[in-house]
Amino acid sequence: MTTVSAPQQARPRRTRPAGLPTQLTTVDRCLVMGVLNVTPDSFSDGGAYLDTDAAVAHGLRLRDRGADLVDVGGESTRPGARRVSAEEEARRVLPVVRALAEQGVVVSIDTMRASTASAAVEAGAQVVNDVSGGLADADMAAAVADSGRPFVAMHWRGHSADMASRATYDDVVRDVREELARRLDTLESEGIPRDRLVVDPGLGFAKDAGHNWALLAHLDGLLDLGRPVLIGASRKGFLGALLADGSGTPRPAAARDDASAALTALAAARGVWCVRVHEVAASADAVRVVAALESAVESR
Ligand code: PMM
Repeated sequence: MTTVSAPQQARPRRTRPAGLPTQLTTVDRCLVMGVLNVTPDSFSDGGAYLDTDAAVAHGLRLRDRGADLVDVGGESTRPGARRVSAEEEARRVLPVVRALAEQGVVVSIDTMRASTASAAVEAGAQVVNDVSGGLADADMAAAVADSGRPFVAMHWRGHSADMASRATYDDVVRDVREELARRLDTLESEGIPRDRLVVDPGLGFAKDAGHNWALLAHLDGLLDLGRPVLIGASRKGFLGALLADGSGTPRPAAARDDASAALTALAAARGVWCVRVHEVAASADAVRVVAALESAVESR
């Protein structure tokens, strides 16, 4: 007798923000955002792409390996990091944004500063990604509102220098959801249309490993906000701790890419809009595997 089992993967609800360039509006799967840190001190690739030519070459490599967009940042947000000046941040990122945009790469700008966001959009950036969700700079919402670009609002409780002390929650899933919901309301009231907003739980930002796993285990709580979700888990410390060796030494950042790709597949299958990763090739494959499974379920 043949038994018919329930499908493994029903197609999740997947929304995308308004304001994207057309080449990304036709893609019906989770997007892959490649990380390009033009910094001396980011936790996994700090110093590798501080030179403009090296950064541009890496951005093109990320695109060629399957990144749908490349996220250019000029200020490290690693735990304990000190801020850089606005001038230094702009000096690092703007030539890279301009060169990549000129070569047809979809660029997002990873910044907490309105001035950098506006200058980057002027230079060709198509998405603004702010790890502070607009909290670090009172002018950010107005700058993004004028730009017409999508805005990624990450959950954030304060600058990296002391964020570990803010990792206290009654219920991390409920608290992050509520804080992001309030952020969405405020950003909308400050002029960014809600349909251009993306939410991100901010893994590792004022969160310990348990908090990160809880948020990943309960993505529904974020998807219920009705906005596209972006996840940045790649190479983060909680994966290093998970994969520690027998003596408890964390797995080094660059050796966490397989685990990062595993999370890409799981997040994509839950309906996440975009994953932010350092090594894009495996994630680019993973999102296609998930999309193929989803359409096989639908066509039955
Ligand atoms: N993480 C980092 C930097 N930018 N942006 C978003 N939206 N989400 C993240 O989780 C995020 C981010 C830190 O990682 P990196 O130092 O490797 O760039």
